[in-house]
Amino acid sequence: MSTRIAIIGAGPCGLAQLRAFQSAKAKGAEIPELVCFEKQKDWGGMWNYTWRTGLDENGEPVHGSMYRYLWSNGPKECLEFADYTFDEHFGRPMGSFPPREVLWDYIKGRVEKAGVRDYIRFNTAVRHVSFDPASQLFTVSVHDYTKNETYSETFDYVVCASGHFSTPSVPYFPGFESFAGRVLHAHDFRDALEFKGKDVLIVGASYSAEDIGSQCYKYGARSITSCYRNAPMGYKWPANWEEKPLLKRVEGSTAYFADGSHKHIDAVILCTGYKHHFTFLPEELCLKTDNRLWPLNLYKGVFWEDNPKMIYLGMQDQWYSFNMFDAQAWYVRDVLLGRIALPSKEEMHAEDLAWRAEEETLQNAQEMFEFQGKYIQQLIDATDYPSFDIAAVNKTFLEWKHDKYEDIMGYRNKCHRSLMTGTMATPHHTPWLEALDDSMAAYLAEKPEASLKAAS
Ligand code: FAD
Ligand code: NA7
Repeated sequence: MSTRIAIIGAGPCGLAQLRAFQSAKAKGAEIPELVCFEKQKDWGGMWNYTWRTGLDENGEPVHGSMYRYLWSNGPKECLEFADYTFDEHFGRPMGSFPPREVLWDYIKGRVEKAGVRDYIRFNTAVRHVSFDPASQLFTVSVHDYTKNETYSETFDYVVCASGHFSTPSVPYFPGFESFAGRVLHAHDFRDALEFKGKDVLIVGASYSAEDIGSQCYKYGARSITSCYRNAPMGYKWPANWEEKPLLKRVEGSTAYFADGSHKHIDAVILCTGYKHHFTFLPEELCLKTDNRLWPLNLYKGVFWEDNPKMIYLGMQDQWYSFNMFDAQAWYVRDVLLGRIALPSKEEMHAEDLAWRAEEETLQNAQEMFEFQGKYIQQLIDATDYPSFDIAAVNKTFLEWKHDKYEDIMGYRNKCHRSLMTGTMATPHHTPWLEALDDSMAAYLAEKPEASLKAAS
C-alpha cells in the first residue's frame, strides 16, 4: 500500500500542505496519498465566515472566530504567498489591509489553481487519532455528516492543521452571573452593530481587544473601556475609549477595576485569547502549550519529537501567517518525501530548546517578528519554496507597528510594497473608519457605492 497522509483541517495550514505536495507532483515527484478531513462544508478555515455561534449545524463546536466587517489587521504584504501573489490573483494593485472576504478569495484562488479540492473530505470531523507502535500506523476515526456515518482509516502520517484560535479561553469575574447585560467571548462576537449606542467593556490587551474595540467604536458604540492584566495597549485612543487596569468584579451594570474606579457598562466582551485544544488526540500525541512564538516539543516548530510522524502546522503565535504556514508545509513535505532527514530525538530536542531559550530573551515586538522571520528563513532555505526578502518583511512589520502608534484608527489607510512583486499598494477609495461595507464587491469597486456616499 502506498504511503498515506491524513491532514486535519482545510484552513490556510492544511491547504498549504496540499499545495506543497501538489507543487512537487507538478514537478514530476511521486507523492503519497493525501486525505484532508475538514469539518466545515468549505475551505479557508477561519477565513470562511460563519454567522453561527455555539454549535454548528452538525452539533460540532463552531470553528469560526471571525466577525463581520473584519479587515486584515496586518499588511497583506507580510502574509503574501511567495508562489501566488496578490498581483497574480487580482491582476491589479489594491490597499494593504483588505477585508476578510478579499483574503478568503485570495486563499481560495491558489488552491483552485492547484486543483487540490478533491483531496478534501468536507463535512467530516475528526473524532479520534491513535498510533500503533507495532504497525507504525495511525488510525483516524471521523464522522462524515453528509452520510451520517462514522468510519476509521489508517495512515502513515498525521498532519494536524486544526488551528488554535477557535476554543475560547474564558476567565470568570465575580458578579458575571448577575450582570445586567451580555457577557460574551471574542469567539462569539459577530456584528459590532449589536453594540451601537452601548457602553462596552473589553477585557484583554492583544489583537482581539484592539480590533473588536475598534469595530465597536467604528460602528457607533457610546463608549469603549478596555482593561488589561499586564500592560495597556497604549495606543492614542479616541475620546470615548479609556484603558483601565483589570476588571475586579461587576455589580448590576457597574464594572469595578483594580485601581478602585468604576464605570457603567452594558456589555462585556472577553478578548482573553484561545486554547490549543485537540479533543481528538490522545495524551501521547497531544501538544500542550499557551499561545507563544516557540511551543515546546516540536522540532522545527512542526514535528512532534516523541513521534515525528505526528506533525503540527501553524501552532505558533503569529506575526507571520500564510507564508510561514507555507514554509512549514514545504519543509514537512520534503521530510515526508525523504529529501530531508530528521536527526536523532536528542538532537531535535536540543535544537528545540535552543529556539525556546532564544524566544525567552525577546523583549519587544521587533525582536519577536525578527525571531519568527529567522525561523521561516531557515525552513525556506531547505526547500524549493520561492525565497523572499524576510528582512524587508520585518521592515514592513516595523512600519506597521509605528503607523499603529501614530494613528490606531488610520493605520489601515497606509500602503505597503509587495516583497514578492515590488508592486506598491494603492489607497483604498474610502478611509477604513468610513468604509462600512466590507464586501469584496464594495472593496474592489472603483469608487464607494452611491448608497454609502449618500449616507455619509
Ligand atoms: P484555521 O484557519 O483555524 O483552520 C483550521 C481548520 O481546521 C478549520 O477549517 C476547521 O474547521 C478545521 N478543523 C478543526 N478541527 C477539526 C476536526 N476535528 N476535524 C476536521 N476539521 C477540523 N491572520 C492574519 O494573517 N491576518 C489577520 O488579519 C488575521 N486575523 C484574525 C482574526 C481573528 C478573529 C482570528 C481568530 C484569527 C486571525 N488571524 C489572522 C489568524 C488566523 O487564524 C490565520 O490567518 C489562519 O486562519 C490560521 O490557519 P490554520 O489553518 O492554522 O487554522
Ligand atoms: P492573544 O493574542 O492570545 O491575547 C490574549 C489576551 O487576553 C492577552 O492580552 C492576555 O493578557 C489576555 N488575557 C488572557 N487571560 C486573561 C485573564 N484571565 N484576564 C485578563 N486578561 C487575560 O489572543 P487574541 O484573541 O487577542 O488574538 C488571537 C488571534 O486572533 C490573533 O492572531 C489575531 O490576529 C486574532 P496578557 O496580555 O497576557 O496580560
